[in-house]
Amino acid sequence: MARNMLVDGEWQHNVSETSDDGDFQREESVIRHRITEDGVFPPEPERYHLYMSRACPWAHGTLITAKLLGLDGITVDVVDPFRAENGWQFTPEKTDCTPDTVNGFDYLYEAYVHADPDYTGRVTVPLLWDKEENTAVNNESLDILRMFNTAFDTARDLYPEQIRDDIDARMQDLYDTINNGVYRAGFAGSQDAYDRAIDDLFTALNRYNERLAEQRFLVGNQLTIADIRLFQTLLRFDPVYHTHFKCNVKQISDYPNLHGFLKDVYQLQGVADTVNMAHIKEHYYRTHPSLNPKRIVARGPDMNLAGPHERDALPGDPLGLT
Ligand SMILES: N[C@@H](CCC(=O)N[C@@H](CS)C(=O)NCC(=O)O)C(=O)O
Repeated sequence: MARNMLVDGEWQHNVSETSDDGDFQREESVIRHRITEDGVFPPEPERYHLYMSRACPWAHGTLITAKLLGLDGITVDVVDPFRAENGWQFTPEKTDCTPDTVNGFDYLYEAYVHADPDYTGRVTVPLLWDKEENTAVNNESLDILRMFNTAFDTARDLYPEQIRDDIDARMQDLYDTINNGVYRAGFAGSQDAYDRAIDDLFTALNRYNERLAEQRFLVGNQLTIADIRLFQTLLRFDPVYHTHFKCNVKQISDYPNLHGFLKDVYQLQGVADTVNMAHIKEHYYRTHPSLNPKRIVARGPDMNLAGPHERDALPGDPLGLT
């Protein structure tokens, strides 16, 4: 199969992510280096850089986590939410977008090819970059989330060792059913594949709505990275996934506990500043012509994210353990 590659100055995206049964199959991230005390990438926060999109849920989760952990040394560049033929692009003239402040590249694929001239994988965000060696460290959001918590001295702990197995199990379930579930529905290549995705997605949303009736957060007695993963998808659900990905059995605003949870996490110190709903909508509605050929951006709904969440009385520490 032809891989992704640079042909005559154009980044060609040749990898199909649909199986013969029409199931959406996300390609595995391939840049998987670790930040470790005795390795090539030592734990100095000001050495690292996050290439991200405010639209992308996976990237958004890593940014929220960096903010909550107080990793202010990590610098951030934001790509254009509209992904065109050559993939993610730097368009500093657009609101809330930046240039590539590290390398001055116009496209994110240039960073991938700089790190590895033979790179043929997907050019995705988030991409964690080492400014000292000027190379790519990792492009898998789950690795980045975990490393932010474990590699650096942080203001709080969103991935405590004693409940790590539970957090990992929860994040795997969230990924299969909800985080990636919405994509499985949206990019399904057959009715059967869509139906399977929708069954899994709404069964899980019902289950998590019940779980969050008794506890403020998903695991243990505190905010963890599992909550950030749930938040990143719930935030995009009513404005985008419900319509654009045909996830329209219910909205998050129909689920009192999920909706309360969404508002609760949104209102945590520093989180609202990471949210750009215009970027989110522009990205999805305009980037996938196979789903929305006229690229018209749907307007609603008002999410009332700053409204009362009424979850303070439930057990669960929003600060995480220190
Ligand atoms: N497994 C990756 C997935 C990242 C991902 O798929 N990002 C999307 C944006 S939401 C992307 O950059 N897609 C570009 C492409 O597929 O060409 C992670 O969690 O970091």
